[in-house]
Amino acid sequence: MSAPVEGAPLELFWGSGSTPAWRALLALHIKGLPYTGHLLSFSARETRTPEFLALNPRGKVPTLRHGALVLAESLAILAYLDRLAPSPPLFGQTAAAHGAIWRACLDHENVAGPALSLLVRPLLFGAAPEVGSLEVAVPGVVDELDRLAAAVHERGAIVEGDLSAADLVWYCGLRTLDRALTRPAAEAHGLGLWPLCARWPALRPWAARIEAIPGFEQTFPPHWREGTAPLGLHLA
Ligand SMILES: N[C@@H](CCC(=O)N[C@@H](CS)C(=O)NCC(=O)O)C(=O)O
Repeated sequence: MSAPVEGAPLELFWGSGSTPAWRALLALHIKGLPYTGHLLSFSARETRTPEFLALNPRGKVPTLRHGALVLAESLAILAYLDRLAPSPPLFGQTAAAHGAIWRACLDHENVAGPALSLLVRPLLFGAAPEVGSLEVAVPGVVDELDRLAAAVHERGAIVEGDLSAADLVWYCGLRTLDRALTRPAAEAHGLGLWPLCARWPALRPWAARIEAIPGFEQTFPPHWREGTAPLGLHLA
């Protein structure tokens, strides 16, 4: 691994609608770090070009370039940015908060994210879902959202009062679920989860805090703007 070039620009390779990439964009904005964004098109296979594969052989976004340093994996990027610009902290100020934030991030990656994916994948990326295939996923999603809503109701953020990496990670996952639930198939299946804030009102003020990050609208997936409510910044 090479050391970053002092004073080198931060460059983020990202893709519209990629939740891991969205986290990295939000982290850059919450820190107020200037950066150059390179929006890659998935449909044009721009993550598979020789130039991009030379940067990240796995061909995934987000990928951060900082001078000679190239870093993939969204959580690693968040951790890197937190060291680069410690304020506001994304991984807490105390050992207890640091551990709790990592736990909440990994809880999303390993448990909640896969549970939400059982709805998100077929609704956003799949063919018409079979009757019953979505319904079985609902209890797992309800469980995760109950847990999230209870945490943010109590503290205003997932771990402590301040927004952290955990909030960015969960928010992007939640917004992707929100979008999936507005697909006609979700309505046809009568899943009864949407609007999320009707069932889990504590999510609204929490989401609004993230949506108040300066420049939030620049991080919003561009292709989501088409045909949806104007920016739809608050979970309906
Ligand atoms: N664990 C990785 C996941 C990255 C990832 O899977 N990115 C997807 C978009 S969400 C991607 O770049 N896919 C493009 C491709 O596979 O060609 C992270 O957190 O950064």
